[in-house]
Order: sequence, then C-alpha cells, then structure tokens
Amino acid sequence: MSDIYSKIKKYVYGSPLKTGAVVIDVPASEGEPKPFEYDAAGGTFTYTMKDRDMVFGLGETVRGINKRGWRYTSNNSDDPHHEETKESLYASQNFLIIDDGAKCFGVFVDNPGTVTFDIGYTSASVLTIKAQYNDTDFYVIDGDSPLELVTTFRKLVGKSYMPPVWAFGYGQSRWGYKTAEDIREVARRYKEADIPVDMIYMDIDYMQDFKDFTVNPERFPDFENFVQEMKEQGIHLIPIIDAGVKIEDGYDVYEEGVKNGFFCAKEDGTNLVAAVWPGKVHFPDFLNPKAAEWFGRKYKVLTDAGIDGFWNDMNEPAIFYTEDHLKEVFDGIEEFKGKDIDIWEYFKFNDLVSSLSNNAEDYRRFYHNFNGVKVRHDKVHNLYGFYMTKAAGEAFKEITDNDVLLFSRASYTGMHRYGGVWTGDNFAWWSHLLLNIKMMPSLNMTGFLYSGADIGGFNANTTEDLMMRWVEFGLFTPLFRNHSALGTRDQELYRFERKKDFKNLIELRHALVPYIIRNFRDAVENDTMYIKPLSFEYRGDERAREVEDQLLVGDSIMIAPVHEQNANGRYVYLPEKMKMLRFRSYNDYDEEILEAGDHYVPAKLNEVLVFIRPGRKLELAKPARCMRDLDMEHLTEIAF
Ligand code: MIG
Repeated sequence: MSDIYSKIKKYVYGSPLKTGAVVIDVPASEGEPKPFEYDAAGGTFTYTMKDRDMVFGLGETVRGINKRGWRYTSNNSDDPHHEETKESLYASQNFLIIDDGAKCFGVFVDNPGTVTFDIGYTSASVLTIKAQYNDTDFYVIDGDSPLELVTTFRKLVGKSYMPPVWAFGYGQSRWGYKTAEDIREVARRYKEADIPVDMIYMDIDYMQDFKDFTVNPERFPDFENFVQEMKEQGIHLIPIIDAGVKIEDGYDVYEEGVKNGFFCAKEDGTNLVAAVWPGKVHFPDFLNPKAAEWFGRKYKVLTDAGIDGFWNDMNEPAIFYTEDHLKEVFDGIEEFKGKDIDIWEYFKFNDLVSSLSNNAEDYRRFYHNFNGVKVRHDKVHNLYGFYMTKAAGEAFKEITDNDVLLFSRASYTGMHRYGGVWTGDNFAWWSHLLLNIKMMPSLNMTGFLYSGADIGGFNANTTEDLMMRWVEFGLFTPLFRNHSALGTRDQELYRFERKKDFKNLIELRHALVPYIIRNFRDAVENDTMYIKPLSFEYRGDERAREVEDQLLVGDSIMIAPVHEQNANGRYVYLPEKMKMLRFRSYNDYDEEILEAGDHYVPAKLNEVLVFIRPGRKLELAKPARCMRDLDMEHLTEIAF
C-alpha cells in the first residue's frame, strides 16, 4: 500500500464530491498534473501525444482497443445505436493508459458528470480532457508497463466483484418470455436438444405491470415452487430490476418511497415524474444512503423466493419522457397547429417530438440527497447505475446467505466492486461481434471483469452463422448470455439447424470453466486482467501492438475469433511459437505447432481456435449437464 502513494498523484480541481470510485485516500499534490498541462481558464487537461503513443482504456466505448482518433464522452446514455460515431454508451470508466511501447502512464478522472476525452479528434496529436463541471479528482499514475499501471489503478479503486461459480455457465435470455410456461418450454427444448443451459433470464414481463419486486401471479402461479423446480434442473432464474418505481397507490415500494422522501425531487420539492415501462415513475435516490438501504432490502422479496441473481436495467437512468418536458413539447406543438409547415419547420417539429427521451434538460430538473448534500442530477449523472447496483450488492450481505449474481447496464468506476456489466442493446451485426472482442480488454482494465455482450445480437434478426461465431467468442467472456429483443427472430440455440455444433460449443464452455475461473479469480485477487490485448504482454513486439482482434485470455492462451461472415479461417499473428488447437468439441480437436509470425489458419464454422503459449497449459473439465454437476477436480491438461 505504501508503495501505491509513490505511484499515484492526485490533483484536485474545484470541490469534488466523494464519488465512491476510489478506496484509498491519496493526499493532494500541488502544481501541474504532469505530463498534462492544465489550462485553468478553459478547465482543460492537455497532453501532446507522440506519434508512437497508443491510448488504452475507457471501458465500455465504441471503436478499437487503441482509442486514438476519436472523441469519447462519459455521459451514461440509453442509446441502442452503438455506431462508431457515437461518443457515449451506458458506462463511464474514465481511466486511460498512454503507452509508446516503452514508456507509459495512466490517468483517472474521478468526476461523475459529463467528461470529454478528445483523443486526437480535434487535432491528431492532442489529447484533451475536459469536464463539464470541473470538480475533479485528477489522478496521474506512474509505472513501467501497462499491466503495472492497471494493477496500481485497480488497487486505487478496489477489488473487482466475484460472482458465484455457476454464473460462469451459459445463460439464455430473451425479452418476451412472459410466463412460467414460456420458461419451462425453453428449459425443455434445451434439454431435448441436449444443449446445457445454466441460467434463464426473466425480462420485464415477469412483473405485475412492470412494478419492481412484484411477480405477476397469473403468469407465475406459485413462484417459489417454480424457482425450485428450475433449480432442480440446475437452472437459475435471473430476474431484471428496473430503476423507475411505478406511481400507483397501494404499491408498497411507491408508498414507502414517497413517505420517507426516498425519491429524486425537483427544485420545488415535488418528486420528479418520468415515464418508463411501468408508465409514470419516480426514481429512487440511490445516492441517499438511507434510500439505498431501503431499496436494496426490497430485493429480499425475490431472494426469499430462492432467486440468487439479478440484472439491473434502465439505470442511466433511461427516461422515455418526463411530465414536465411532455408539457413543453405539447405547448411547442400548439405553435405548429393549423400551420402549413415547410420542410424546415417539419424538421423542427420532428426534433421537438424526439426530444422527449433522455433529454439533457430533464437530467437538470431533479436532485439527489448525496450523503446529506443536495446535488443536481446532471452533476452526478454517471453515478446512478453504480449506486443502484451498490445498494443491491450491499443489501445481499444482509438479506441472503447465497452468493448473488449481479450485473448492471449503467456503470461508473467503483461499481466493479459490486457487480458486472453487460454491454447493452447491440445489434445482430458482425461488426458488433468485433466490437465485443475489442471492448473486453478495456472493460478488464477498468475492473469490470464479469462482463459480456448480448450474444447473437440484441436488436435485429440474427443468423445461424453469426450466432455460432459469437458463441465461439462468448465461450471466453465471463458473462456468457444469449439475449435478444422483443420482436426479433428467435435465437435460442435449439432454434437452429446445427444443434449438435451448438451443443459441442456449450460443452466446450463447461470444459473451459475451471480455466476461466482460475484466471478470473487470479485477476480479482491480484488486480490484474483476465482478458488482455497482446501488446500488454509482448512488450517490444511492434506487430503485436496493432493487433485488435486477437486477445490473451488468462495466463496460458491466446484466442483469435473468426468475426467475418462466410470466412472459413482467418489470418493470425503469433508473437511467439504456440501450440494451436482447433476445437470442434472439448474432446475433438486438431493440434499443430505454429512458429512465430503470420499464418492463415482454417477454422470452419463450428471450429474454435485456441493457441497455447510455450510453457503454459490449458486445463479442461469433462462437461456436465449443468454447472452444478461439473467436476472441477478431475481435469485433463493440454500443455505446450
Ligand atoms: O427499453 O427490459 O438493455 O436488455 O431486454 C428496453 C427490456 C428495456 C433494455 C435492456 C434489454 C432489455 C430491455 N430493456
């Protein structure tokens, strides 16, 4: 620990709030935050990048592992269009590493409002960081290698969340399962197809009128027994919890929240009224410790029924509209009434209506009671999902003896101590499989080890080959969940023709679980990365620096997922001699020693490429019907 103070310098601007991101109190330094230059007039931190500098980090963002050449804005947003020209997704993880291949340093910007990272966007060689409200703890981290910087940063922000062992299995989700019968059918059809499944997710339709902590009694008669029935088959049910609480007389969560002042209120003291799935809602003030404790304890309704996993959604918070802004829009529409509108006015009209959702003005309308301090929401916007998840994580210690699976959509650094993340509403696009590959190391850097994307793609219709290739990559992501949106093509693995191939892949996941868990745990305990870019290990290898679609997973293997349609193989760069395994199933694979350098490697649709590093080994379990039956003691080893 003493060591850490010599590696981290903290510079304080304005009057920063304690966000909860860090767990170590670093004394403030005076002077310039070198190597950044601080411009007090503009509130900007500037660093001139050398040609060779690469920039890593920012967690869940678009584009590459090397973040150079774009502008990213930390401003948690419910935006399902994860196109490469987007600046903000659901998460804010303001940690960067700048590395020229020999020298490197890190920076962490602890500011829970909007922060912009212009990484060579305005000017190709200039990195500029600017917060909207500059109440910032600005940390500069010293170290000899990116991996050392990651570890120092992670000591600063605390140990990552460790999920229960079974959460490393395979999960099936879909927005649209409505009844116990729907879920039974999923379980039954997986069984018929002889494909293992460890978790089935319950999306918003399980609730009574989308009310948190209720279960629709017609759709799920005798819920407790149903949870048991599934457990007997080795299946954990994982319900969703949304941030907004339905406004409805007689609903305990609503009534208690109002009575105790636990909801976010506006300047005039009345509670903000927003609309999300339940209709009109109030937002719990998770930043108020009393409200957080109260909300966290509500999960007990479900943990008492045998539930031991949750996903927290809509916690940016997502807002379809607020009552206040809806009124403004209607007033605006009045002005168009009876007018013969030209195209410019038509655009204005359109903009007016589409300004209803996730409106920046709305995020300035309400306040938090943050540890006794009244703070306007937009100044702490990026903490909302973190504090919802923290509320749940802390409550679990009190309300249940079980280890609980917990992950969230919105996040901020610090939340990684309480749960994982899924990367939100991607599309069934090959480019989003690649995006998933590139996001994983950045998420790992920032401590979000338990993470993964919606496999197969959430929005739009998937295809069998995309699903297969995506599962082949998902085999290595700690969160391994097939999820899709209402109205899209069914994508449970038993829907496809090549069921046997999918069975082999899920069994391969089970076989890999001991390796995944050993390495995941190692990353938690030692504040390291479970998934890494090649350049973090192969220092001095110029080629490895630029590889964006191969990853190191754990201490022994490199993976090279096929991410293009109709490809029966791909080019792979080997930084050193490795043993290549081409898996068709856990016990059916080819072996070949490949020299360092470039290779074209065939990999048919059902084949997964794994490369073992010299002197290392991959341990495999014998797959079981479900995680509970997995024998993690008797393993076979493939060594090189
Ligand atoms: O407005 O609960 O990202 O996974 O299926 C959509 C329905 C709300 C967004 C989540 C998605 C989930 C969906 N939710």
